[in-house]
Amino acid sequence: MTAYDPDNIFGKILKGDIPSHKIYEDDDIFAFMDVMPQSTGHALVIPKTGSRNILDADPQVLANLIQKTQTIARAVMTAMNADGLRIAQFNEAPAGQTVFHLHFHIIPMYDGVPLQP
Ligand code: DGP
Repeated sequence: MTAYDPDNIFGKILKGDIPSHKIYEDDDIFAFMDVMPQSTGHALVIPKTGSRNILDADPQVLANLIQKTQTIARAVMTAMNADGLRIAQFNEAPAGQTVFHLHFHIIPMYDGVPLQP
């Protein structure tokens, strides 16, 4: 598998080279709004440690990431008054991945459908 490239878009967001709308940050995790939202309130959660996706992720980083994603997802659902949400994650370009820094999508749903921003 191709090696992680720290010069990807999310790596630049972590370095502060590209602005983002931050919704959560701690020592290990960063969460921000997706610039191309599939639904109102679409957020992304990423580890500060670099890996392309789940396939090359450190298991402990992954465990912390999914735990924090659960907490952030609950907060997004409440804040957005959503009825449900999708959590999505893609591995490599053939599966739809476009940014090669591990991330989870949190996509709020409203009455069973996305709400177009
Ligand atoms: P994926 O297909 O799973 O790799 O999703 C990448 C997501 O990243 C996609 O929904 C759009 C979002 N995205 C791409 N560039 C930027 C950016 O510069 N800022 C933010 N906030 N999101 C971005």
